[in-house]
Amino acid sequence: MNKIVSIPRIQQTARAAVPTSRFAALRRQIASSDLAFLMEAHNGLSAKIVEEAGFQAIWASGLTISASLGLRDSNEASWTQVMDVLEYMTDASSLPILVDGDTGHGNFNNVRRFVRKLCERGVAGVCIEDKLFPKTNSFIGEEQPLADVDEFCGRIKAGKDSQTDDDFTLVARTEALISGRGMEEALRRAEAYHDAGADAILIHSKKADADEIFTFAERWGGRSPLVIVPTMYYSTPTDLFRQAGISAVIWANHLLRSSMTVMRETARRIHEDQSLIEVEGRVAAVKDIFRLMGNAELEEAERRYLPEKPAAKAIILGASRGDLGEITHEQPKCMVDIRGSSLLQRLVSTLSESGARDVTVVRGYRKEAVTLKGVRTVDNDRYAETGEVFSLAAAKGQIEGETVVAYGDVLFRTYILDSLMTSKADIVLAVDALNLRPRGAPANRDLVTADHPYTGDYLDDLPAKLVGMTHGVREGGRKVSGEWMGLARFSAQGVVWLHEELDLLEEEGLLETADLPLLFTRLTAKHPVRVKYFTGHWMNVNTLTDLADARNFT
Ligand code: SPV
Ligand code: MG
Repeated sequence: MNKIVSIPRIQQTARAAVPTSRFAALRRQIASSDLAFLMEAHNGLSAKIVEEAGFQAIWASGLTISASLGLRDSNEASWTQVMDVLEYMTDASSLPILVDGDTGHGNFNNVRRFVRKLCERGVAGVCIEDKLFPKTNSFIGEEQPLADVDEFCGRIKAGKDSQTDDDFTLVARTEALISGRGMEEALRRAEAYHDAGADAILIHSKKADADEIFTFAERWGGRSPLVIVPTMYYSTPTDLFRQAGISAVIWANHLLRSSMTVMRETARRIHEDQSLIEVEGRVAAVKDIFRLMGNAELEEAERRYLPEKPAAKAIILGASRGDLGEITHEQPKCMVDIRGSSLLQRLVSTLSESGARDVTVVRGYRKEAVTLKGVRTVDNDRYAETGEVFSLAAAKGQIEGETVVAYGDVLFRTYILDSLMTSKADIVLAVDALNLRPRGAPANRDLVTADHPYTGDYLDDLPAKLVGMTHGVREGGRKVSGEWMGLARFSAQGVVWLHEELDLLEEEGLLETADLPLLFTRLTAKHPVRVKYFTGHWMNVNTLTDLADARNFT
């Protein structure tokens, strides 16, 4: 049977090639001879998921919006609360929404205001049902009372007279079959609603087969589009709906129901296991949330609207050979492979994530092996007989404005550098308060003494200041507050002080032999050097065991 649409306005819109609005898009779908599908959504997230799946329209279900708010489908949510949810949904998705308007939330007067507000908020259509306020879900009980036909027609007329967009769609839903009034009553009501100006009729059934839907459709004879909700007759092949000339199918509640199943399973698993191990990997990744919410667009907008912050510079000290046996024969330590990327590459990408994008690597041992796209290199050809400060001084020309200094053999989580980058201090060092590296060779540690130790106390936000730093074993009597992670940030002012200190060391003939602990100890005698405490989440690759750990670190 072909669908015959008898409302002129619908025919007109159906011919429009490109819908200009969501209102027109919904009208076109309901009027078109192709079977349309409206997928249930109940909030912004599910609206996005419906759109992502490829649907062209959303059913904002009364049952599932209520349930997602923890309420019954009995008008427990006020119409303005439903409106708030709809606003999130229209913001979250570009699809047209047909909202389940229940009974219209009162009499004709309530319908008028409801429809005006829906048009204002860009909700493309409403479906109202011929029941009484407060409504009860159609699948509860038998023989629910129905509205008087004339009174309900008044609601339909009032709704149509109040729409402020010509393409707004009002679907009139009859519950005559569900409440046991029979086919004749259903047809009588549908006819009256059609005459009152409804753009489409929703004929609802709770039978397990679609026989009464097909009988109704046949007798209706295409007088206006028909919409159905096959929740109970779900096993009916969709093609039969097509053949019966149905205009639109509403898949009414399946996103809420499927999320309940998965949420229950996840909650039960985590509760039983007291661990996330079985769950991680089976649930959407956190990154997936960012993607679906459009975080990329925000980053793009930030580039457009926020004042441009010059990229901080970074100096990576990668001159030393390191002693990892065979592995460091042909390349320095910073080039060893950690699961497909070099140590240097991982370090550069962590630096870049935190905004230190102008990177210079100081090369020395096997310098030809140190190459990385987008990274500048300077050389300390005397790496064998000089120390770290000499390497740093080799990059002097690149130390300008805000600068991060890092050893070339450290790995750390991004939040550690983020925290240094947002520090107000002019010189700030990342220090591991717990000194947790059990296998780290003590001789390779930079031991920090600060004016107060890490307490771990949530309320302790007193900034710690560097007192001194030594390289190697703990000196008797001196308190050690932690281990420097090989990561420091200098503000533009801090960089000025750094240059002054490098010049002084040179004048004093100490440039060749000085290490970074000496440099920081001298700096803190003249300027404030802040210690920022962390507990773990970094590592320094000194031994083959460290290398194995590093391969697990990322
Ligand atoms: C809804 O989704 O809220 C509906 C459809 O009204 S039904 O639950 O089938 O009544
Ligand atoms: Mg409903």
